[in-house]
Amino acid sequence: GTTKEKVLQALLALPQEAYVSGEQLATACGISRTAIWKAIQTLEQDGYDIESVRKKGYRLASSKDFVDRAHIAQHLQTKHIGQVIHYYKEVTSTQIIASDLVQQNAPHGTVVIAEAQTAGRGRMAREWDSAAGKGIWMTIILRPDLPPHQAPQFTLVAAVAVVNAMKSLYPTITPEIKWPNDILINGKKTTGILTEMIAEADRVQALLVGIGINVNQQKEHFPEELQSIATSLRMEAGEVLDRAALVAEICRYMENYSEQYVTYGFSRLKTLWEEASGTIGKNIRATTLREVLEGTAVGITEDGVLQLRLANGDVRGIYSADIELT
Ligand code: BTX
Repeated sequence: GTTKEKVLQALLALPQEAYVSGEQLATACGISRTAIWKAIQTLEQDGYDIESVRKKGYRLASSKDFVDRAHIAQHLQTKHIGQVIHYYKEVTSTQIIASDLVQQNAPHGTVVIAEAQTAGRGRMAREWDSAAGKGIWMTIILRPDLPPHQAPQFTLVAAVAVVNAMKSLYPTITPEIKWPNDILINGKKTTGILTEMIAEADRVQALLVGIGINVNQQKEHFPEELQSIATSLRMEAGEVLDRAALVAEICRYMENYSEQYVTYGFSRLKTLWEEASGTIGKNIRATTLREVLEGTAVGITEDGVLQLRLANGDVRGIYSADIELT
C-alpha cells in the first residue's frame, strides 16, 4: 500500500493509550521521517484525529466518540461500501457533499459522513434535525448499472439493511420499517432514509442513499416539536451506543443487499422487507398528492409498490405517500 496506508495500519495496530514515535514509524515503513510527517498531515486532512505528543509520538485519538474513518475502519468488513470515507465535523448536508463528489468521480461505495449537519434534509424539502455528535448522518454513493426507474427501490433496500444491522448489534431493540422510508421503534421515528439520483437518459449515474439515525440523543437534545414523535437508539436501548460500529454494520448489510438487488431484483429481498416492516397487515391511511386512501396494507410488489386493500375489496398500488396507522 501507500505510505499513508502503512502509517494508518501502524497507528490502528497500537494498543490503547500507546504512542509510536516518528522514528519507529520510519523504520517500520522503511521511509524517511519527513515522509512519515507528510503522511500524518495527509491523514489529518482526511479527517483522522491524530494526537502528537512531544517525546512520545503519535496515536489515534480513539478514546473519543467520533464517526471518523479510523473508528469505522476498526469494524469494517466490506469490499466496497465504506472503503472510501469522507468525514467532516460539520456540513450543510451530506447529500450536497456527495453530489459534488459524484462529479469528481467518487467510486461506488464512497461514504460521506459528518458529526453535524446544518441543513440536513428529508423528503420534499423537509428539515432533518442532525444534532452534533449524537447521530449517524451519512450518504452512501452507489453506482449500480441500472435504469433510473429502479432507483427508488434502494430506499427499501437501505431500510432492510439498517433494521437488520440494528438488530444484529442490539438484539433488545425492535426497529420496524414504516413504508417507505422511516424506521420506528415503539412507534417513534429513529431513522429517515432519502434516496436521490443522478442519472443520464437511460442509466443511473449515481445514487445518493442518505441515512439519518438518531443514536445517542436524549429527549432534550431534540427540538420541542420532535420530542413526541422522535426517539433515539440510546433512549430505547438504555445505553450509549458505538456509532462507528453501527456504521460499519450498516455498510456490511447494505453491500450484501444491494448486490442481491442488482443481481436478482427485489424478489429476494421482498420477504426480508416484509419481515422488517411494521406496516404489512396493519390498517393505514395513505395520503398521496392526489387523494387520501384507507385500508389494510397487504404486501409490497417486486417494484416496491405498497399494496393497499380498500374496504370494498379492491387492491390499490401506492407508489408514493405518507402513511399513518389507523
Ligand atoms: P422525511 O421527509 O420522511 O421526514 C422528515 C420529517 O421527519 C420532518 O419534517 C420532521 O417532522 C421529522 N424529523 C426531522 N428530523 C428528525 C429526526 N432527527 N428524528 C426524527 N424525526 C425527524 C426522512 O425524510 C429522510 C431523512 C434523511 C436524512 C439523512 S441524514 C444524511 C443525509 N443528508 C441529508 O441532508 N439527509 C440525509
